[in-house]
Amino acid sequence: MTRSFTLADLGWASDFLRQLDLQELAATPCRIAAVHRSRLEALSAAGPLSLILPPGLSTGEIAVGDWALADGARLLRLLERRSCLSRRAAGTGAARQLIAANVDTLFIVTSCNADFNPARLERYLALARSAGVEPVILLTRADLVSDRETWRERAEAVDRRVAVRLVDATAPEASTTLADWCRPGQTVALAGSSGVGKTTLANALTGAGEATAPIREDDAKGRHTTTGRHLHPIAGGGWLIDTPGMRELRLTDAEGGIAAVFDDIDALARACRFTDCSHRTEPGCAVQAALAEGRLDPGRLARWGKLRREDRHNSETLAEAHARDRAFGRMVREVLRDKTRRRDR
Ligand SMILES: Nc1nc2c(ncn2[C@@H]2O[C@H](COP(=O)(O)OP(=O)(O)O)[C@@H](O)[C@H]2O)c(=O)[nH]1
Ligand SMILES: [Mg+2]
Repeated sequence: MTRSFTLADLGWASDFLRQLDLQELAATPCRIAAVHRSRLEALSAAGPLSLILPPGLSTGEIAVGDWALADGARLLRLLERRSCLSRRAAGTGAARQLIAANVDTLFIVTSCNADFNPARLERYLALARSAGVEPVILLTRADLVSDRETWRERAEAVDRRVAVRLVDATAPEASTTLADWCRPGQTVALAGSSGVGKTTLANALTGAGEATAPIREDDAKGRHTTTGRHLHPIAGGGWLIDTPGMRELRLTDAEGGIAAVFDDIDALARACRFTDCSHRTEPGCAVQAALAEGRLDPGRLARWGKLRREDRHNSETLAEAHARDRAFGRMVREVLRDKTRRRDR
């Protein structure tokens, strides 16, 4: 069964149209639905497309949710993203791994139980803010507690600007609770600890089973590779991108996101006498003053400091790794130059 979608259903917007030059108006705009090793699946207004990559572009540079221009089966170019969820690749590698592009809403999922943790919520909020995605906090297992309003208040206290919803993820009405963010053309993703109900919610949105079905592809060696990430249509409109690997996220280059979540502390920090104030012992420190006057919660200050240190640590290591890459590149060039010289002698 192939459903057809209009460009607007797929999430096409003026932001993307504006990026096209005159010749490109003849190309086919399409949304990347799955990224395989050497091939892409995309959706266009004319139906699904299987795309091949142009030379110079690797699949690692393309994310599910990306908008691209195609000419037949040939991908011409990617369009600039409105938002991009990424993480530092596992292991010691410095590369950023793309998770999903053009996501409008990140549902940050936790439960009305011991999983609830303000520090973890703030970390996900910073991640969403730095990716350019609107966060929404979902509290599952609301069916198992009697003091729902207390849980709602605890979640709202983490960030008053963020919408909070309580749900029973296992109930048929769960998708109704999320409907505001799942209109035609809108794209959502789920993040949160294991066991909080992400798969249950994904199934509620897309129709049971679909969101967990792995996509199999024969690669050139005849082996099967399973690529998890996919753009799934939501029953009432909109799209869900499944985002495995969003649990062990480390913050990198999220300084802006952290500042947005902790904008109260950020404003204080900017009022300090010294621009490089460490907010510990310096005279004229607005952060310490707020703390002393009881205007700032010491726990919140500690969590801000911890996230900033983590972000800096990860970002610095990334910069060091880049320097290492450059040094390696120089070494390779020198060896090649030596070889050429010897050959030419
Ligand atoms: N009663 C109740 N059970 C839930 C709720 N959300 C998730 N569960 C159950 O928790 C378990 C883990 O859910 P799952 O969706 O696999 O979590 P995930 O690891 O985040 O994908 C499953 O047995 C769900 O049925 C909820 O809101 N209420
Ligand atoms: Mg799951």
